Amino acid sequence: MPLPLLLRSLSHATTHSPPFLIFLCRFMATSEPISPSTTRVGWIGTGVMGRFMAGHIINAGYTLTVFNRTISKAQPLVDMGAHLAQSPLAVASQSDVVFSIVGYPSDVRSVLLDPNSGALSGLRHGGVLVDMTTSEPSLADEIAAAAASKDCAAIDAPVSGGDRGAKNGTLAIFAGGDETVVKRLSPLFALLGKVNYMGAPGKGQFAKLANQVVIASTMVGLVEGMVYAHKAGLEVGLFLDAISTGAAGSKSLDLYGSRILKRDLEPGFYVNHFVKDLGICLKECQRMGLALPGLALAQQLYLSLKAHGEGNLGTQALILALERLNNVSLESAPAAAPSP
Ligand SMILES: *[C@@H]1O[C@H](CO)[C@@H](O)[C@H](O)[C@H]1NC(C)=O
Ligand SMILES: *[C@@H]1O[C@H](CO)[C@@H](O)[C@H](O)[C@H]1NC(C)=O
Ligand SMILES: CC(=O)N[C@H]1CO[C@H](CO)[C@@H](O)[C@@H]1O
Repeated sequence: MPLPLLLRSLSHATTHSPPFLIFLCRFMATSEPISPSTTRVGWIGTGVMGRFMAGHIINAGYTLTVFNRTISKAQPLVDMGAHLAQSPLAVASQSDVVFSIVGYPSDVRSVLLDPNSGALSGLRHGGVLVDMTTSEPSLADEIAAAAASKDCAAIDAPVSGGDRGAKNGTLAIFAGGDETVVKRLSPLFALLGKVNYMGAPGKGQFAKLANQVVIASTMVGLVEGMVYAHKAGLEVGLFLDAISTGAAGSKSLDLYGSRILKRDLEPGFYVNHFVKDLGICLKECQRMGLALPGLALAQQLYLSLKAHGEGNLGTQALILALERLNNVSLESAPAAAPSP
């Protein structure tokens, strides 16, 4: 905790309840290193990513309290020993560190900041919120300020690496906020992947959005290459294997190439969520006066998937947009090699 904030807390604590000594104990408790015996963890959001991430925390021996709007989604974690809470506020009141990974910025606002049911209302002094949703940098800033005014801390820590990274505990984590808090959280982050400290509140979100800018055009390149290879009469699987170790190799290819070939379009990462992320990026670009035509193109292609009712497929479903554009299907036998 920065000194001015500490002093403000101390003067607050001496004139109001809780009494100074209790406050001091709590403050000291929050400075303790994070470990399964001292730190109670809360988890809000048990979707495609969250359920695996929360699982790693339980497996490491932490006491975990979980909330999801859709109770059934939290059941696998309850089976592993998690406590179920009825609201984000109830999660926070039983936790020292509360993670959230939900859908949209509006969900983040409601699960963290709602005065009647939000996590911040239930968090004790010195508690920490860690929002791992890809969300708006300005909202991350607002949450950090709201947390500081309650003598709590908030870190924005969105992730990249998809459901496999979540399963494997190999996510890239982009953290923004107080650096000492991020350092203190490192035993927890280490269970989920590799944490990268990016700077002040909101900087984690900016890093994640820039990450999405890179992925957007990479995905377009990947599916264009596949459609091209198919149309040219190549065997697409053979083609992907061949390029994977060359300069065209990428994580996107590793994660999605074979899923596309097997027509496995199940979500590791939802089209709907990607359209949301790219929309946030474009809004930020507008504000910054920044032209990123590759990003805009990718966003339009992904939007066309939503128009076809494919928003709940995974991002590899981008192949469908390129197939429709060209009246081809990777499922059909490749055309006879075109004459030169
Ligand atoms: C997940 O872990 C397995 C085994 O350690 C490894 O083979 C695989 O490449 C990892 N996948 C990802 C996406 O990190
Ligand atoms: C589009 O593809 C279908 C199925 O392969 C084919 O029957 C049709 O002739 C194609 N349309 C044009 C204009 O080539
Ligand atoms: C509020 C909340 O945590 N909702 C999540 C519950 O789980 C679904 C999917 O499993 C997510 O999409 C929600 O964001």
